[in-house]
Amino acid sequence: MKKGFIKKQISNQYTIIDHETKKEFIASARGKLRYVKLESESSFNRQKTMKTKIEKTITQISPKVGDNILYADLEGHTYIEEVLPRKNDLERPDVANIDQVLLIFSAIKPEFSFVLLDKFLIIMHQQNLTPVIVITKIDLIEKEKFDWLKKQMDYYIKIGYDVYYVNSKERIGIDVMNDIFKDKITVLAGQTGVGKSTLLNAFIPGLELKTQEISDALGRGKHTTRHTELYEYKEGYIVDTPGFSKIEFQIFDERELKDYYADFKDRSLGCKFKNKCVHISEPGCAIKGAYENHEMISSRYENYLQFFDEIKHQKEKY
Ligand SMILES: Nc1nc2c(ncn2[C@@H]2O[C@H](COP(=O)(O)OP(=O)(O)OP(=O)(O)O)[C@@H](O)[C@H]2O)c(=O)[nH]1
Ligand SMILES: [Mg+2]
Repeated sequence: MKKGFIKKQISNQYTIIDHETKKEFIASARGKLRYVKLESESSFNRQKTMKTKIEKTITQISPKVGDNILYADLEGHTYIEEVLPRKNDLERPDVANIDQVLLIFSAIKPEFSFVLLDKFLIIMHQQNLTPVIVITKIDLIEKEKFDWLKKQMDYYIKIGYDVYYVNSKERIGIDVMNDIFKDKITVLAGQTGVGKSTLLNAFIPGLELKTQEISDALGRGKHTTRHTELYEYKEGYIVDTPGFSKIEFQIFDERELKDYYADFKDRSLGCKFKNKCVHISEPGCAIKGAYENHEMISSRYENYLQFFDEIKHQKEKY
């Protein structure tokens, strides 16, 4: 069998690239692939934390974009015979083996959301994915508002994230990003209408992906991009994805939430109860102290409290 890589999927029709020749083929998945016996430690099971051990040994698996696969030719057709183990596996967007995620937010239209940013960062940490923050439509925001936003974002830069500001329509802020794509699978993620496809069009002139009409650019949940596809760029791939209107945590214990905050880790050494502290109402909490002393932007801690409650209530529903 030959080795390949899945570049595009439309239902059971896959575009694969041969590992050696780099030639493209159309392939379909074999029926038997739909159920594969797995070791309970397999990377396929990473998100199935709520399932029992028995369920874990037989898991339904379909090949998806980003998969490395083994394929064979039979009577003029190409069939995917086996999916090789995944490094990671996202459901939304439905892509495997991702190296980094560009979290796309518009400065305005739709309005920038710190709740969404913090939520995304938590999910990235939980999935062991490297996030890069990109803020689009900087040409549409008033100067004062932009200055305030940049000041807030300086906190995220300070705690270790890369932040880029772009005007994709006029290709401003685009070229400085070129170096981050080499040899990587990069996913563009963000709400519908934030400008993911427009950004990709700015990176790859001539691609001419469909984007929303100006009059529809208010983020009312109308999806322009409808399927997931990889585009070759800088010896790597960029994945455009349909936007979403809602994202959910895969966290089942609210006490775990703090582990996904890069800026809480070192600070919590100063908590009276060290790593037992969940930074809610414990006395001598260094995180709460930092919030009260404005050492962190207030939305950061306030969103944490909100998420903590959200997960707790979600748990009570089970
Ligand atoms: N002025 C300005 N407009 C932008 C910029 N980026 C995107 N837009 C506009 O915002 C609208 C939405 O852009 P899209 O690229 O379609 O957004 P998307 O994130 O791909 O949306 P979905 O595919 O639905 O998820 C379009 O009308 C774009 O022209 C920007 O930097 N500046
Ligand atoms: Mg799009």
